[in-house]
Amino acid sequence: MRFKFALAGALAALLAAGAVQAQDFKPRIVRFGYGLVEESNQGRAVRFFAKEVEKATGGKMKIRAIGNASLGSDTQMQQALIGGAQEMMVGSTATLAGIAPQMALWDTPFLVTSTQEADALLDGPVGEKVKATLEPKGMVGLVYWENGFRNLTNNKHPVTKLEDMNGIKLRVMQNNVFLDSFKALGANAVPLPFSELFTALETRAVDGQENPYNTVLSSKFYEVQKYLTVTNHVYSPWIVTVSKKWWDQLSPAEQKVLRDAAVKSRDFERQDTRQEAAKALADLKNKGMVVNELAPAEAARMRDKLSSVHASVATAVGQDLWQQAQAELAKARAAK
Ligand code: TK8
Repeated sequence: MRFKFALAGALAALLAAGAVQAQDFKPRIVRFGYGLVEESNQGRAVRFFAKEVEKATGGKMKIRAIGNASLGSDTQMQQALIGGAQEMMVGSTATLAGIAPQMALWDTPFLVTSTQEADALLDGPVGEKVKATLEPKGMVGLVYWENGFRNLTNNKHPVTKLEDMNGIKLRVMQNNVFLDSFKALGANAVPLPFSELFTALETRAVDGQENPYNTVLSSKFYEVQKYLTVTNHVYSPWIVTVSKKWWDQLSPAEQKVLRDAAVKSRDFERQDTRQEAAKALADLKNKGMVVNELAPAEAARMRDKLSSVHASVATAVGQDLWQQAQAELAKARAAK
Protein backbone atom coordinates (compact mmCIF):
# COMPACT_ATOMS: atom_id res chain seq x y z
CA MET A 1 0.00 0.00 0.00
CA ARG A 2 2.67 2.42 1.07
CA PHE A 3 4.65 1.45 -1.99
CA LYS A 4 1.65 2.29 -4.19
CA PHE A 5 1.37 5.76 -2.64
CA ALA A 6 5.06 6.34 -3.14
CA LEU A 7 4.70 5.31 -6.74
CA ALA A 8 1.73 7.60 -7.25
CA GLY A 9 3.70 10.42 -5.64
CA ALA A 10 6.67 9.84 -7.90
CA LEU A 11 4.37 9.75 -10.92
CA ALA A 12 2.73 13.03 -9.89
CA ALA A 13 6.18 14.62 -9.46
CA LEU A 14 7.21 13.39 -12.89
CA LEU A 15 4.05 14.76 -14.46
CA ALA A 16 4.56 18.08 -12.71
CA ALA A 17 8.14 18.22 -13.97
CA GLY A 18 6.86 17.40 -17.43
CA ALA A 19 4.32 20.21 -17.18
CA VAL A 20 7.04 22.66 -16.20
CA GLN A 21 9.14 21.47 -19.12
CA ALA A 22 6.39 21.83 -21.64
CA GLN A 23 5.86 25.39 -20.47
CA ASP A 24 9.51 26.34 -20.29
CA PHE A 25 10.74 24.96 -23.58
CA LYS A 26 9.07 26.37 -26.65
CA PRO A 27 9.84 24.79 -30.00
CA ARG A 28 12.77 26.79 -31.32
CA ILE A 29 15.26 26.52 -34.15
CA VAL A 30 18.67 27.96 -33.45
CA ARG A 31 21.07 28.81 -36.25
CA PHE A 32 24.57 28.21 -34.88
CA GLY A 33 27.22 29.34 -37.36
CA TYR A 34 30.96 28.69 -37.43
CA GLY A 35 33.84 29.28 -39.80
CA LEU A 36 35.77 26.03 -40.06
CA VAL A 37 34.79 22.90 -42.00
CA GLU A 38 32.43 20.37 -40.43
CA GLU A 39 35.27 17.90 -39.88
CA SER A 40 37.21 20.12 -37.51
CA ASN A 41 37.50 20.54 -33.76
CA GLN A 42 35.08 23.47 -34.10
CA GLY A 43 32.50 21.39 -35.97
CA ARG A 44 32.74 18.46 -33.56
CA ALA A 45 32.18 20.72 -30.56
CA VAL A 46 29.20 22.52 -32.13
CA ARG A 47 27.57 19.14 -32.78
CA PHE A 48 28.31 18.08 -29.18
CA PHE A 49 26.63 21.28 -27.95
CA ALA A 50 23.63 20.69 -30.23
CA LYS A 51 23.07 17.20 -28.81
CA GLU A 52 23.28 18.44 -25.23
CA VAL A 53 20.70 21.16 -25.84
CA GLU A 54 18.29 18.84 -27.64
CA LYS A 55 18.60 16.26 -24.85
CA ALA A 56 18.00 18.83 -22.12
CA THR A 57 14.92 20.31 -23.81
CA GLY A 58 13.36 17.01 -24.85
CA GLY A 59 13.98 17.94 -28.49
CA LYS A 60 12.16 21.28 -28.25
CA MET A 61 15.18 23.41 -28.97
CA LYS A 62 16.91 22.34 -32.16
CA ILE A 63 20.39 23.58 -33.01
CA ARG A 64 21.14 23.85 -36.70
CA ALA A 65 24.94 23.68 -36.93
CA ILE A 66 26.09 25.58 -40.00
CA GLY A 67 29.82 25.45 -40.70
CA ASN A 68 32.19 26.54 -43.45
CA ALA A 69 31.28 30.20 -42.96
CA SER A 70 28.07 29.43 -44.90
CA LEU A 71 26.31 32.05 -42.79
CA GLY A 72 29.18 34.49 -43.33
CA SER A 73 32.63 35.32 -42.00
CA ASP A 74 33.16 35.86 -38.27
CA THR A 75 32.51 39.60 -38.52
CA GLN A 76 29.41 39.14 -40.70
CA MET A 77 27.96 36.63 -38.25
CA GLN A 78 28.66 38.99 -35.34
CA GLN A 79 26.59 41.66 -37.07
CA ALA A 80 23.79 39.13 -37.69
CA LEU A 81 23.77 38.26 -33.98
CA ILE A 82 23.65 41.91 -32.99
CA GLY A 83 20.77 42.53 -35.40
CA GLY A 84 18.93 39.39 -34.31
CA ALA A 85 19.03 37.70 -37.73
CA GLN A 86 21.09 34.77 -36.36
CA GLU A 87 20.95 33.22 -32.90
CA MET A 88 24.40 31.78 -32.16
CA MET A 89 27.97 31.46 -33.41
CA VAL A 90 31.46 30.50 -32.38
CA GLY A 91 34.49 32.32 -33.69
CA SER A 92 37.70 34.03 -32.89
CA THR A 93 37.79 36.57 -30.05
CA ALA A 94 40.26 38.54 -32.19
CA THR A 95 37.61 39.60 -34.69
CA LEU A 96 35.51 40.99 -31.81
CA ALA A 97 38.13 43.50 -30.69
CA GLY A 98 36.70 46.15 -33.02
CA ILE A 99 33.36 45.88 -31.15
CA ALA A 100 34.61 45.13 -27.63
CA PRO A 101 38.17 46.53 -27.23
CA GLN A 102 38.96 44.47 -24.11
CA MET A 103 38.93 41.35 -26.30
CA ALA A 104 42.34 42.50 -27.55
CA LEU A 105 43.79 41.18 -24.30
CA TRP A 106 43.74 37.66 -25.80
CA ASP A 107 45.75 38.84 -28.80
CA THR A 108 48.79 39.74 -26.69
CA PRO A 109 51.77 37.79 -28.06
CA PHE A 110 53.20 35.29 -25.57
CA LEU A 111 50.70 36.29 -22.88
CA VAL A 112 50.09 32.70 -21.80
CA THR A 113 52.63 29.93 -22.16
CA SER A 114 50.56 26.83 -21.36
CA THR A 115 47.00 25.59 -21.70
CA GLN A 116 46.73 25.49 -17.88
CA GLU A 117 47.47 29.23 -17.76
CA ALA A 118 44.98 29.84 -20.56
CA ASP A 119 42.19 27.95 -18.77
CA ALA A 120 42.88 29.74 -15.48
CA LEU A 121 42.82 33.16 -17.10
CA LEU A 122 39.86 32.59 -19.43
CA ASP A 123 37.62 30.84 -16.88
CA GLY A 124 38.58 33.16 -14.02
CA PRO A 125 37.50 36.72 -13.17
CA VAL A 126 39.50 38.31 -16.02
CA GLY A 127 37.86 36.11 -18.62
CA GLU A 128 34.43 36.86 -17.14
CA LYS A 129 35.09 40.60 -17.18
CA VAL A 130 36.12 40.59 -20.82
CA LYS A 131 33.16 38.39 -21.78
CA ALA A 132 30.75 40.75 -20.01
CA THR A 133 31.81 43.64 -22.27
CA LEU A 134 29.88 41.99 -25.13
CA GLU A 135 26.42 42.42 -23.59
CA PRO A 136 26.09 46.17 -24.06
CA LYS A 137 27.13 45.56 -27.67
CA GLY A 138 24.29 43.14 -28.34
CA MET A 139 25.86 39.73 -27.75
CA VAL A 140 25.99 37.35 -24.80
CA GLY A 141 29.28 35.49 -24.38
CA LEU A 142 28.79 31.98 -22.97
CA VAL A 143 32.18 30.24 -22.84
CA TYR A 144 35.66 30.28 -24.31
CA TRP A 145 36.77 27.33 -26.40
CA GLU A 146 40.33 26.58 -27.42
CA ASN A 147 41.47 27.62 -30.86
CA GLY A 148 45.05 27.13 -29.67
CA PHE A 149 48.65 28.22 -29.95
CA ARG A 150 49.27 29.76 -33.34
CA ASN A 151 52.12 28.84 -35.65
CA LEU A 152 53.38 30.26 -38.89
CA THR A 153 53.11 28.71 -42.34
CA ASN A 154 54.27 30.10 -45.66
CA ASN A 155 55.17 29.19 -49.19
CA LYS A 156 58.35 31.18 -49.75
CA HIS A 157 61.09 29.80 -47.53
CA PRO A 158 61.66 28.29 -44.09
CA VAL A 159 61.58 30.98 -41.42
CA THR A 160 64.62 30.31 -39.28
CA LYS A 161 65.49 33.85 -38.24
CA LEU A 162 63.74 37.17 -37.74
CA GLU A 163 64.95 38.57 -41.07
CA ASP A 164 63.16 35.73 -42.92
CA MET A 165 59.86 37.49 -42.14
CA ASN A 166 60.85 40.31 -44.49
CA GLY A 167 58.81 40.33 -47.64
CA ILE A 168 56.42 37.56 -46.62
CA LYS A 169 52.92 38.63 -47.50
CA LEU A 170 51.09 37.28 -44.51
CA ARG A 171 47.36 37.00 -43.97
CA VAL A 172 46.37 38.10 -40.46
CA MET A 173 42.98 38.22 -38.75
CA GLN A 174 41.02 41.46 -38.95
CA ASN A 175 42.53 42.81 -35.75
CA ASN A 176 45.00 45.60 -35.02
CA VAL A 177 47.16 43.71 -32.54
CA PHE A 178 47.84 41.01 -35.12
CA LEU A 179 48.46 43.61 -37.79
CA ASP A 180 50.91 45.52 -35.58
CA SER A 181 52.61 42.35 -34.34
CA PHE A 182 53.46 41.05 -37.78
CA LYS A 183 54.43 44.45 -39.07
CA ALA A 184 56.81 44.68 -36.10
CA LEU A 185 58.33 41.37 -37.22
CA GLY A 186 58.88 42.75 -40.70
CA ALA A 187 56.15 40.87 -42.59
CA ASN A 188 53.80 42.47 -45.08
CA ALA A 189 50.65 41.83 -43.03
CA VAL A 190 47.29 41.79 -44.82
CA PRO A 191 44.01 41.45 -42.89
CA LEU A 192 41.57 38.98 -44.48
CA PRO A 193 38.54 37.02 -43.25
CA PHE A 194 39.26 33.36 -42.60
CA SER A 195 36.64 32.36 -45.15
CA GLU A 196 38.79 33.86 -47.93
CA LEU A 197 42.07 32.42 -46.72
CA PHE A 198 42.34 29.10 -48.56
CA THR A 199 41.72 30.72 -51.94
CA ALA A 200 44.13 33.54 -51.13
CA LEU A 201 46.85 30.99 -50.36
CA GLU A 202 46.01 28.86 -53.37
CA THR A 203 46.11 31.77 -55.81
CA ARG A 204 49.20 33.14 -54.05
CA ALA A 205 47.48 36.40 -53.29
CA VAL A 206 49.25 35.89 -49.94
CA ASP A 207 52.33 33.81 -49.08
CA GLY A 208 51.48 32.71 -45.60
CA GLN A 209 49.19 32.66 -42.60
CA GLU A 210 49.26 31.71 -38.93
CA ASN A 211 46.87 29.34 -37.12
CA PRO A 212 46.99 26.39 -34.72
CA TYR A 213 48.07 22.98 -36.10
CA ASN A 214 44.48 21.73 -35.88
CA THR A 215 43.28 24.34 -38.36
CA VAL A 216 46.21 23.90 -40.74
CA LEU A 217 45.16 20.25 -40.82
CA SER A 218 41.35 20.54 -40.98
CA SER A 219 41.39 23.39 -43.51
CA LYS A 220 43.92 21.50 -45.64
CA PHE A 221 46.36 24.41 -45.70
CA TYR A 222 49.10 21.79 -46.12
CA GLU A 223 47.92 21.47 -49.72
CA VAL A 224 48.89 25.07 -50.43
CA GLN A 225 51.64 25.78 -47.87
CA LYS A 226 55.10 24.23 -47.79
CA TYR A 227 56.82 25.55 -44.65
CA LEU A 228 55.67 25.49 -41.06
CA THR A 229 57.59 27.27 -38.34
CA VAL A 230 56.80 26.42 -34.73
CA THR A 231 56.42 29.84 -33.13
CA ASN A 232 53.55 29.44 -30.61
CA HIS A 233 53.43 33.22 -30.77
CA VAL A 234 49.99 33.59 -29.24
CA TYR A 235 47.23 31.50 -27.64
CA SER A 236 43.91 32.16 -29.38
CA PRO A 237 40.56 31.45 -27.79
CA TRP A 238 37.26 31.03 -29.58
CA ILE A 239 34.15 32.36 -27.91
CA VAL A 240 30.58 31.02 -28.12
CA THR A 241 28.18 33.93 -28.43
CA VAL A 242 24.42 34.41 -28.52
CA SER A 243 22.35 37.21 -30.01
CA LYS A 244 21.26 39.38 -27.07
CA LYS A 245 17.99 40.22 -28.85
CA TRP A 246 17.15 36.53 -29.02
CA TRP A 247 18.56 35.67 -25.57
CA ASP A 248 16.21 38.18 -23.96
CA GLN A 249 13.20 36.31 -25.37
CA LEU A 250 14.22 33.03 -23.72
CA SER A 251 12.83 31.76 -20.41
CA PRO A 252 15.28 31.43 -17.50
CA ALA A 253 15.05 27.62 -17.95
CA GLU A 254 16.04 27.92 -21.60
CA GLN A 255 18.92 30.23 -20.76
CA LYS A 256 20.12 27.76 -18.15
CA VAL A 257 20.06 24.89 -20.66
CA LEU A 258 22.23 26.91 -23.04
CA ARG A 259 24.66 27.95 -20.31
CA ASP A 260 25.02 24.41 -18.96
CA ALA A 261 25.44 22.86 -22.41
CA ALA A 262 28.03 25.54 -23.23
CA VAL A 263 30.13 24.62 -20.20
CA LYS A 264 29.96 20.92 -21.13
CA SER A 265 30.90 21.73 -24.72
CA ARG A 266 33.88 23.77 -23.49
CA ASP A 267 35.28 20.82 -21.55
CA PHE A 268 34.66 18.49 -24.49
CA GLU A 269 36.17 20.89 -27.03
CA ARG A 270 39.35 21.61 -25.09
CA GLN A 271 40.04 17.91 -24.56
CA ASP A 272 39.31 17.06 -28.19
CA THR A 273 41.45 19.95 -29.48
CA ARG A 274 44.40 19.06 -27.26
CA GLN A 275 44.28 15.43 -28.31
CA GLU A 276 44.24 16.42 -31.97
CA ALA A 277 46.98 19.05 -31.55
CA ALA A 278 49.27 16.52 -29.89
CA LYS A 279 49.45 14.44 -33.06
CA ALA A 280 48.71 17.08 -35.69
CA LEU A 281 52.31 18.11 -36.26
CA ALA A 282 53.29 14.54 -37.17
CA ASP A 283 50.25 14.41 -39.50
CA LEU A 284 51.33 17.63 -41.19
CA LYS A 285 54.86 16.30 -41.72
CA ASN A 286 53.36 13.17 -43.26
CA LYS A 287 51.38 15.40 -45.61
CA GLY A 288 54.69 16.85 -46.79
CA MET A 289 55.07 20.06 -44.82
CA VAL A 290 58.61 21.08 -43.99
CA VAL A 291 58.65 21.89 -40.27
CA ASN A 292 61.26 23.80 -38.32
CA GLU A 293 61.59 25.01 -34.77
CA LEU A 294 63.14 28.39 -34.15
CA ALA A 295 66.50 28.37 -32.44
CA PRO A 296 66.03 29.78 -28.90
CA ALA A 297 68.07 32.90 -29.71
CA GLU A 298 65.87 33.67 -32.75
CA ALA A 299 62.69 33.04 -30.81
CA ALA A 300 63.97 35.50 -28.21
CA ARG A 301 64.64 38.13 -30.90
CA MET A 302 61.05 37.78 -32.13
CA ARG A 303 59.69 37.99 -28.60
CA ASP A 304 61.67 41.19 -28.06
CA LYS A 305 60.18 42.76 -31.18
CA LEU A 306 56.68 41.75 -30.09
CA SER A 307 57.05 43.15 -26.60
CA SER A 308 56.65 46.56 -28.23
CA VAL A 309 53.02 45.58 -28.86
CA HIS A 310 52.33 44.90 -25.18
CA ALA A 311 52.16 48.55 -24.19
CA SER A 312 49.56 49.29 -26.85
CA VAL A 313 47.43 46.31 -25.80
CA ALA A 314 47.59 47.50 -22.19
CA THR A 315 46.35 50.93 -23.30
CA ALA A 316 43.59 49.44 -25.45
CA VAL A 317 42.20 47.16 -22.74
CA GLY A 318 42.89 49.51 -19.81
CA GLN A 319 45.74 49.35 -17.28
CA ASP A 320 43.52 47.85 -14.55
CA LEU A 321 42.51 44.86 -16.63
CA TRP A 322 46.07 44.44 -17.89
CA GLN A 323 47.46 44.41 -14.32
CA GLN A 324 44.75 42.02 -13.15
CA ALA A 325 45.60 39.64 -15.99
CA GLN A 326 49.28 39.72 -15.08
CA ALA A 327 48.42 39.03 -11.43
CA GLU A 328 46.16 36.09 -12.37
CA LEU A 329 48.88 34.66 -14.55
CA ALA A 330 51.48 34.97 -11.78
CA LYS A 331 49.05 33.09 -9.53
CA ALA A 332 48.51 30.35 -12.11
CA ARG A 333 52.27 29.97 -12.58
CA ALA A 334 52.89 29.76 -8.83
CA ALA A 335 50.16 27.11 -8.48
CA LYS A 336 51.94 24.72 -10.83
C1 TK8 B 1 37.36 30.73 -37.99
C2 TK8 B 1 38.41 31.73 -37.46
C3 TK8 B 1 39.75 31.05 -37.23
C4 TK8 B 1 40.83 32.04 -36.79
C5 TK8 B 1 41.33 32.83 -37.99
O1 TK8 B 1 36.21 31.39 -38.35
O2 TK8 B 1 40.58 33.63 -38.54
O3 TK8 B 1 42.49 32.64 -38.40
O4 TK8 B 1 41.91 31.38 -36.18
O5 TK8 B 1 39.61 30.04 -36.26
O6 TK8 B 1 37.92 32.28 -36.26
